[in-house]
Amino acid sequence: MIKRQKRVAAIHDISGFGKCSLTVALPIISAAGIETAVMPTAVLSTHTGGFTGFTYRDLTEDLLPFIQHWKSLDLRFDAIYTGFLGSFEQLDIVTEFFRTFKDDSNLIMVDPVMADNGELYSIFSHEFAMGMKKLCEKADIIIPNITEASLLVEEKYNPGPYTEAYIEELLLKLSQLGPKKIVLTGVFFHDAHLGAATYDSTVNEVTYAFSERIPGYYHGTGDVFGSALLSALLNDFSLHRSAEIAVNFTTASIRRTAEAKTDIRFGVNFEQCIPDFLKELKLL
Ligand code: PXL
Repeated sequence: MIKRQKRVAAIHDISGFGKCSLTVALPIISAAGIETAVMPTAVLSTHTGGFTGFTYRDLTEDLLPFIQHWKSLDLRFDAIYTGFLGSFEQLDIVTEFFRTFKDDSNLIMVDPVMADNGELYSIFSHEFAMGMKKLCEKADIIIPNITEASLLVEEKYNPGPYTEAYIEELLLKLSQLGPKKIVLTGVFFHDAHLGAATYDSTVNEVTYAFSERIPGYYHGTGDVFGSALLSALLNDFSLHRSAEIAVNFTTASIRRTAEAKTDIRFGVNFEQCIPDFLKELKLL
């Protein structure tokens, strides 16, 4: 029997150059065989990580009309995937999106994009972080890095290395915000490895997926990871296996980029890792 094609609504900005947000989510999720509808929250010439002089066209005014039009078409989404949001108002509008399109069987995945390496991104305030926390409360699954997780549970950032006890307590506190499933990125117990921890509160299970650590901070890797994770989940892989697939794809993309000595602001070469990613998804 032919399986019904799944459909995602991806709600992120579109940064023209630099490979993050929609320029990553759209190709990756589509390559995994999933229809990807996009609601762009802003259009920038580049992302904000390390570039100056970028353009920023805020699309807040378009978002409620987007929701209304999609609602009038009676659209249904198997998952709603949100990332970088530019303002408080957009947090409220995304909440309205959830209210409109959440149903009994779909998945709301929130990536609370706002911080890394112990610091909020320059354009965000502490109040924004608290607004993001409220959005996370409405998600089925959230995928913060450790800095974002610390902000969400209102604790001091710990730069690591971590212990299992520390990670597991953080996962538990995050799930107590509301989401049943958590995938925490940037986890490491030793300097040579880096990966993700997963927690499924419905079965009280914690798992880990690690890979070798490649030095350097490469931009957009959180979006590559999130897009790959969602692609695997919607292709019916378990939470643990989906995290493994996402870690492998992200690490392979970083490795290729490091070998090419590309400017770290320019994003990672995920495109040429797509065939191996599809093999892991058993689509090739
Ligand atoms: O990758 C996250 C992201 C998305 N969109 C924009 C960003 C960032 C991170 O800096 O600047 C515009």
